Amino acid sequence: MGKVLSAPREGARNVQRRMSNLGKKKKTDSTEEQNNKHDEDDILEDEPPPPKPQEGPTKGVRRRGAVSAEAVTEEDIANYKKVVIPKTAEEMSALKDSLMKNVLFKYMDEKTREDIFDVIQPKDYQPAQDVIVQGDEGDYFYIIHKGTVDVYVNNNKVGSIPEGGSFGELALIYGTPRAATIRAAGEAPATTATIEQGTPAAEGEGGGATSEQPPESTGVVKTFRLDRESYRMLLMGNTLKKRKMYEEFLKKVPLLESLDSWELLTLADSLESSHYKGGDVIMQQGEEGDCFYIIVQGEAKVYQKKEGQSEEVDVGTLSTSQYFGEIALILNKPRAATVKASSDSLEVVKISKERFERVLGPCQDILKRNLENYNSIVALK
Ligand code: 1OR
Repeated sequence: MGKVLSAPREGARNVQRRMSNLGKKKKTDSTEEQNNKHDEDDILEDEPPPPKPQEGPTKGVRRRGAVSAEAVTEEDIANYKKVVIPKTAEEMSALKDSLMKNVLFKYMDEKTREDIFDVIQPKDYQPAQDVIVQGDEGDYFYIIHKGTVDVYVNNNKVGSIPEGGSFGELALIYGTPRAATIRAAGEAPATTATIEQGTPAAEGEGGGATSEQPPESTGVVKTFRLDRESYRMLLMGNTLKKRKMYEEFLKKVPLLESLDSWELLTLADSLESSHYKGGDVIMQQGEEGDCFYIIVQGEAKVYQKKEGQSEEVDVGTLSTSQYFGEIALILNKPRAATVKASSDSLEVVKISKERFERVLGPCQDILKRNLENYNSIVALK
């Protein structure tokens, strides 16, 4: 029913257990907001490994140390030539609309963002058309502007990536063969062809795509794609840095246990870091909810003013690796409680409402199950 708090009693009771489970998360001393510079040396020394490629769905399997990110060398930088892809005003507006909402671009410096806008290429796929084929060499990184793609490993469907999602980074980062086949969702139309938009990059236009113009259909998957060199030069640094920062922490968050290793990495891509001082209000009961939070370090207290009462009551404490804020998002209700930082400093990572379902889709069952446990501590109206 009604309003719920996002701090389960079960969670509060299990603080100790969870704490002992908890990660020796490396202290991160900079917020994403401040830290957007490429720092390749630092990143590539200890970058997160890619998920194990070319096997069935192997939850949580890692290939630690087996494959390293291919460093961007000075020669790469010297040889990099920005190939500007001309775009119509309509394409440019769709591009800005789509990318500005994407957290990959949110804290990027203006110059890098403009460079990406210049080189990124709109490309559409018909339903059931392959975007990436498992085993191929990596050529592009993709961001989905419209539609959904399905993920196949060894011809078995293992997942889907919806609008706003991105894929195709692993082969570009690690120089490994494509780990999965990515196919536009839906049934194949009578004739399948690729729509080319803009002028293709001078080189590297692989895959035998045709330039026929099939009729526009609602099932068309619209992507923006970035060639390998541009991805490595403009986007890879930030991605690796963030993955490195959060991977170990996320692996130890009980809620996220059901996520595959690749899903954890993309979750890391979507996180935004925030810091609070003791007493700061993170969310206020009655307000609209726009984010989901996981505590990285520190403690937060949850207060609720129940109906008919004038004073708010302390209903629980949350600490490292616990989460809050999901209920307003799941039930589309105002915040059911106020959450305040209760330690001297509190570090959280947050995920916006728009990204919450996409990156935490596989955890929705657990979130909903836990939500039922809240009855004990919070008045669910
Ligand atoms: P890529 O360059 O290897 C295929 O090309 C892309 O599919 C890959 O980068 C990822 O961006 C994306 N395991 C590995 N890659 C995945 C997975 C995935 N899902 C999407 N990609 N798994 C599925 C998780 C739902 C794990 C399967 C074992």
